[in-house]
Amino acid sequence: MKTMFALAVGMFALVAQARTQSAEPAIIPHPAELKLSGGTVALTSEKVRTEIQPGATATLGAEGYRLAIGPAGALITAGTETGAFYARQTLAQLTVAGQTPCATLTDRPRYAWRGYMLDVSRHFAPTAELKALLDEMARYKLNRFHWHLTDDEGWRIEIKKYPLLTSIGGIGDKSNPQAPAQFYTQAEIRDLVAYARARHIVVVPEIDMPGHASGAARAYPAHAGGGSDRLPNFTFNPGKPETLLFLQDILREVKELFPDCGVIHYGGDEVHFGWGKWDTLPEVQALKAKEHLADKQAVEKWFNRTMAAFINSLGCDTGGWDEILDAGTDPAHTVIFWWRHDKPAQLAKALQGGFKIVLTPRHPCYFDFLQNPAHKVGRRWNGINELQRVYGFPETATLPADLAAQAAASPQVLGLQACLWSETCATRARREFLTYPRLLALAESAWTPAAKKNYEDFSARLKVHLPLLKQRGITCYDPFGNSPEVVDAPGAATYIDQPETRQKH
Ligand code: TNX
Repeated sequence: MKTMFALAVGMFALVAQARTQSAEPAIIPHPAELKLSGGTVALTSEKVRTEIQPGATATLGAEGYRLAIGPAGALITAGTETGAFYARQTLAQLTVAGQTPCATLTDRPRYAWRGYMLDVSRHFAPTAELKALLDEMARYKLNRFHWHLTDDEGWRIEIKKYPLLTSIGGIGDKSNPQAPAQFYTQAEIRDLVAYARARHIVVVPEIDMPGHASGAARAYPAHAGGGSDRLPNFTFNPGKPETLLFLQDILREVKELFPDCGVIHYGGDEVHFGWGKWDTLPEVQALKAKEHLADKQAVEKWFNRTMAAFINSLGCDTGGWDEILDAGTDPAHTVIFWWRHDKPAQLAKALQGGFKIVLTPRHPCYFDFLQNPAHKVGRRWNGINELQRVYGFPETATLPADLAAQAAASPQVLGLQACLWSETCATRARREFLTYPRLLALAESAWTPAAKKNYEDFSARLKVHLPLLKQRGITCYDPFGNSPEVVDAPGAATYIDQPETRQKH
């Protein structure tokens, strides 16, 4: 009896070993170097040793690690705590049913900036849901959470000096302009920033200006600079000294809330959507005369230059959408978020100008775009953003060849970012449906060396991850099955934005 039991256990172990050895471990993002050495080990916390050797950053960079797993245990070597953290994420993914394959890994990211942006203005997302997102980001080695906190539909960040920003500006969302005020208190923000920090994620706040300002303008109409028929108070008044001071007060509080953010993003996008009234504002005329500004374009640039310098004076780089390129900000301290995929010249200009750059072109990085042609809700613009298209980025981006090569080789390109604009996302399930699994594809593109990327292989690993995401409570689109489209409850905003119905800019 005893022998038979031992035999059975032995056979089971053999089968288990064969399974783990034959199957390539399903790690996402794929490590730079992974060599299986045969056999498995049942790791306990005592069997995992970590050595932080600051000198190791010379070869492993600020986020890399080495991992040696043998029958006796695992040794993590890293130059930083961040590297060790990523080694533990890899170990967790390697371990299946308590067994970890013996292996040696040397791993470090392709890009320093591996980001995800969420718009919480069009529709609000409670902090508990953001924490679930941060957990997944950390698991897949993403390290920047870009928090789009203000926009026309609602102002979501508490500013102590200007309480109406949230009590009035926080009212409404894309589905319901009368929805009771939704916003994050400063305590909630500090808590979220700490939660992210513990997961080696930097939270980058965005306060959008001088456009997309209707939320703030509802609360403090004295600072409004007019807009269009559709968005009557789309802008701040760039000519009013009090308005600049108001915005600077806000940015000072932002800096206190996000002390380690490195970058404060101030938007700068789509200003011309609503700047028509600037020609008639006396304060703007006075500014033009004083600063010798010929037209609205020059006023916009002056505003962008002035506010960027203020953000720099707070000790942060200034982040801005690619519209801010010509403003004359300090390239060494400006991060350009290249989003207009149909304007590659903007990317070329950012490279030539010496700016730092985050690549987040609509195609394929905007996750509010459809991921399946049969889906009904979301954006399309001469195409959609299927999983494979996200995975292929940036190698397969439709850029002039010389520009693609230049961007690939340039240290100015900090990395990649996905953006989820929330016009069509009122619920956690809908946000997640648009985010996963595309976020895993982006994570691999941002981490894994280009030469090691392979879509077939990624797909096979993804098949292992889909049920795990589901087990963790994440709603995930299944690109291999026929999972139905997840849309919000009736009443929530839904639209397909065809290219021909949208103003090109
Ligand atoms: C453009 S991207 C915007 C957003 C919209 C998004 C929808 C950018 C800087 N501005 O305000 O939500 O398109 O895809």
